[in-house]
Amino acid sequence: MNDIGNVDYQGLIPNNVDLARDTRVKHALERWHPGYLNWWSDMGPEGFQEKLVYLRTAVSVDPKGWAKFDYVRMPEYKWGILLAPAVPDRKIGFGAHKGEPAWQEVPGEYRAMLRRLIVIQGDTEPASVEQQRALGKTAPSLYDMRNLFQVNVEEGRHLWAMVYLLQKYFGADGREEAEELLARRSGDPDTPRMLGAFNEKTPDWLSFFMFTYFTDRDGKMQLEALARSGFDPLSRTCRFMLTEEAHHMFVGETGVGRIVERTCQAMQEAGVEDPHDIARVRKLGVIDLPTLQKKANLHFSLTLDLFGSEISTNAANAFHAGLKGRFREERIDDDHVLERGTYPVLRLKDGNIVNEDVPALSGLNMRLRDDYVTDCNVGVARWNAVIDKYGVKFKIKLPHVAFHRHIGEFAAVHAEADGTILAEAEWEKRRDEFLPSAGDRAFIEGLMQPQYEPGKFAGWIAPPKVGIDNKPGDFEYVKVA
Ligand code: BYC
Repeated sequence: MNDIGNVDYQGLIPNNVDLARDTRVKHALERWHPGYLNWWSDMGPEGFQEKLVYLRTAVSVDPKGWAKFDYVRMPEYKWGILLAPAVPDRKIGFGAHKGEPAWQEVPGEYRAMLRRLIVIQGDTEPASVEQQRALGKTAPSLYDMRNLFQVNVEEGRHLWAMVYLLQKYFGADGREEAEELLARRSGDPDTPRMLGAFNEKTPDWLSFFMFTYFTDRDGKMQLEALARSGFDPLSRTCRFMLTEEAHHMFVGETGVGRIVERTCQAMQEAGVEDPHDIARVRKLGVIDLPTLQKKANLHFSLTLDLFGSEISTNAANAFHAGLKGRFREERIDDDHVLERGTYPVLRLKDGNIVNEDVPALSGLNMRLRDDYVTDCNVGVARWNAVIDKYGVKFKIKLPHVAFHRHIGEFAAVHAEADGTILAEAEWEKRRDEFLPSAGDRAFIEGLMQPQYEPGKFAGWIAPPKVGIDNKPGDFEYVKVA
């Protein structure tokens, strides 16, 4: 059994990897399963575990009909292991092994590097669920609550996807890593998650939408790069994960867009023209655009850190080995080996930000980050189109890549949103101009009152244009009663 449509949906773990006949891995996963359910019950969405939620479940890997919608209690969600269809005779597309058949087993010499990539990817998935676990209690509508839970169960499935690879291909140390993925906790000082952005809080729904817009988009870029992997099981796993990931970014983009819309609408109704008149805008019970900009600054800059350093030997090695490619590798017109050639990278030299050509292999993190920034700007333009529609004089803008960084060259300096480098004291004095202040956070948190009536929305966010699965506006996406 393999591939399209042939998902074994009867057993405990739905899959299209013929788990029924792979008894070693099946048993390993069955041993891991109770720990996963314990983790979900301890760290998954707080307070709604017994409620029926209208969720989509992956039931096939056919792009035309891979999901089915139904009411499910989250702990009973079918977290399955699904790989995109194998590409017959697939060849490695880049690096030193370019043109060789893709690996179906782990190449011994790259075992440690590959395991590290899989563990880092795996670690982000449960981390995001932990970060978002309290949000159900302040959901602005049942529609939004359902989208939150959808994102959460799918991040849970993405953890399964990585754990499958660890259990199947990495023996005893894979099993150990799988256990540790359940033991680390987002934000815990003793056992934190591996990457910085996944230890931050997601305290309110604007943060949730910014996170799904910006940070899930890093997920997209990293999965796109790993989908090119010469290790075929990783490639196929990531290709299917990307199908689900698209909805997460949709939730983020439309979530922020709906907040922007509601703010502009409320300003128009009240005759408020100046978007910087924060006190008047806030009195309308909506989020002012300058604060929204600060939240975007925060989440964008935290996410840029996930691309690693400007100059990276790890990234060069992973590409050279054929383990991690570039965004849309096959569409790039070069030799896909990159032993010659350069890539322009922004660097810090003598306290100034300068553009420098570096060897293409060393600059791969920046190439992926540049592709990411281009992708981010598409949604930002859509938000600005909403603002324009209402004639409000304001433009949301992504901050400079040197702004508020903790990883790489710019971690050593403080830059304002336009990239101007500030002395430490000046930065401390002006920080609240660029990032949400305690007052901004308190204002937003004060707005976060739950709205659980079907078809109703909190006053600070506009309704969506269409329902999930084409359901009508008053559909009861979560049976909270
Ligand atoms: N935090 O050579 P460098 C997602 C470390 S999101 C902490 O520049 P490299 C999702 C680095 O480990 C996508 N440490 O780094 C979204 C290295 O340490 P060692 C997640 C960091 O390896 C929303 C040293 O600094 N997937 O799926 O080129 C919801 C030198 O670094 C950080 C992946 O990221 C950091 N931010 O790049 C749910 C894919 N950055 O080895 C899910 C896999 C760097 O010297 N990961 N360091 O001890 C990778 O490709 C890369 O490892 C990284 C870093 C992009 C993370």
